[in-house]
Amino acid sequence: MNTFKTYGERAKAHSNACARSLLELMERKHTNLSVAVDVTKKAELLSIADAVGPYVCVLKTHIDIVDDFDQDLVHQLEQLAKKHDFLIFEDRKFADIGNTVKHQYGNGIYKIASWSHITNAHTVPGEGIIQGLKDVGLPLGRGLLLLAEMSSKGALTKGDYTTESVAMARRHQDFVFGFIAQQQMNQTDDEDFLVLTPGVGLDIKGDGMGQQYRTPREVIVDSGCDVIIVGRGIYGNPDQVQEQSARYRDAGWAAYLERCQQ
Ligand code: 6AU
Repeated sequence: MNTFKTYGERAKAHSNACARSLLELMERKHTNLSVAVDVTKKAELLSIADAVGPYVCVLKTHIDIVDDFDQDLVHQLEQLAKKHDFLIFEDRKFADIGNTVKHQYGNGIYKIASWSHITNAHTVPGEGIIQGLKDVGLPLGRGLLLLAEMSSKGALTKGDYTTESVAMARRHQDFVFGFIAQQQMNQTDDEDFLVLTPGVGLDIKGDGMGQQYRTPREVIVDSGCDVIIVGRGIYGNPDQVQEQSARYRDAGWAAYLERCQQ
């Protein structure tokens, strides 16, 4: 479903504010690339964010791996998001009961809800996790992705777990606008969940720790996903961050154009 619609057409019809912002951004910037910047130093994170900024629709962070985290890091990330026109996605993978995730999202050192446009959650605790995050995020205009399928070998996110995760999303479409998954999840023409897909690489198939990679074409054309998430394929070689960003951005966009023509 929605296979033949452009990002721009989908933006116009979408009821979720966060999905609309993302689809509009992808259309105007001609990119469906998200870069996962999984580095542990503030200066490196900011330098990569600045270098990949022109190529991405979403910059994905794991803020809790940064050794020298401070509030200035968040401030600078927000400045870069404005400078380069991208959304920030803190990949927090919340996984607790509603009351706990509410605090993890809004409070503590990181105060994720105050700066991250998008975050994600496992559905293993049941629907209360969505309600807890929604109480904090919806008034701020934030959006949530549910982890319906993981990219790693042996992941338990399959079958009924995935089906139930999609059903939960359907009941919270004001806040949940899509999934981290490996394939498209929509079942009718009216449904338009976005799928952001990690496990994307052009040169290797795995990392020796369970990660599994597919190409942008396999992800976008064959599986109908919307955004490719690339980490080490881009920041893995510090001298080639911009070249690799352009390479993945072009591969992702070419795959999208091919899908639109099908
Ligand atoms: O390209 P990589 O393998 O260097 O990085 C992939 C990134 C990492 C993971 O934490 C994340 O994507 N990820 C996720 C997300 C985005 O939620 C889910 C998943 O199933 N697999 C996965 O790798 O930052």
